[in-house]
Amino acid sequence: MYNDYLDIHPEVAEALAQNRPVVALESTIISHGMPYPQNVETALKVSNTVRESGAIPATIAIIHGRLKVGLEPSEIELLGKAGLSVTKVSRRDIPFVVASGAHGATTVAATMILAEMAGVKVFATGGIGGVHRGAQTSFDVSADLQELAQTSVAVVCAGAKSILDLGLTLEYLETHGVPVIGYQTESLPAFYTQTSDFNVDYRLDSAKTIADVLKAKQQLGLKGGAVIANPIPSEYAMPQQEIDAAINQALREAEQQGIHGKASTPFLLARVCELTGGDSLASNIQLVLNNARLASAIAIEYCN
Ligand code: PSU
Ligand code: MN
Repeated sequence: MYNDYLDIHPEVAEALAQNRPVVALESTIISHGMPYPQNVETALKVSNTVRESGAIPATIAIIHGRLKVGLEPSEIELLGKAGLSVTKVSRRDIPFVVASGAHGATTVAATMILAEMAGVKVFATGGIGGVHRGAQTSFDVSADLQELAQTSVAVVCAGAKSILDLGLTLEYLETHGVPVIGYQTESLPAFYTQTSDFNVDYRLDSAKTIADVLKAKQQLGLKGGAVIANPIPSEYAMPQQEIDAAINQALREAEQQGIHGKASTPFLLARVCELTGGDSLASNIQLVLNNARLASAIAIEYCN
């Protein structure tokens, strides 16, 4: 039924039909996660990195109301230029953007939904949404976490930004049966830094062992995703104090300005980026490329 709404890029469809590796990529990171033109440059570079690593990239978005799995460079440019004026699409938003024939940039949650519809098992991004600090009173828990609980796509990320409450995010994932795997690390990476005060559930040291776990999970009928946390390469990590100061200031400003709901994460991302100058953006770009390489290696092992 959803096939009536879904356009799988011919290159992606061919790879899937031949059991060749495909890596899904999200589009909110393009429109709402980075400034133009670095967002477009990065998205194109990430696609090329997936190719160089031996897999086929499938950037996911909604274009003119069509669910797209695999974008043309011109469509990536369109989303990147439009930036915040494109609708940020999570699970609840999909039918509205489809019915109105508009464009939409998919979050981790919505990207997982479309990836699963197309049959793509592995997805690379920067950071996932999570339980926000102060969620005890704001109830701000990203729909990404609920999606990980029910949709069977593995998400390779650099952990979660400490704009979030990392401890509560792990508790939520545990409750919903979502495994958090550390790639060559015991510590949960905190996006800009390699480690945090929290540990992952399982450390695995190769793409093959990760693919073996994903296959076992799938074959046992254990629905839902997995988080594969891949630390930022040390040469690109940020000094802890600098990044903490920027995050704390951004959180204060968000509270003062009454920012909430779906505007919260884009506001915090943009402020942290401004407050740290180019430093955090450079780190952000490098960690996404690093995740694209690991996701490709996992997708390749998964197909073997
Ligand atoms: N974290 C990042 N960069 C991002 C996002 C999160 O470091 O670009 C984006 C992703 O698309 C993620 C979304 O799915 O923000 C989460 O938004 P929210 O907290 O409103 O669920
Ligand atoms: Mn939220």
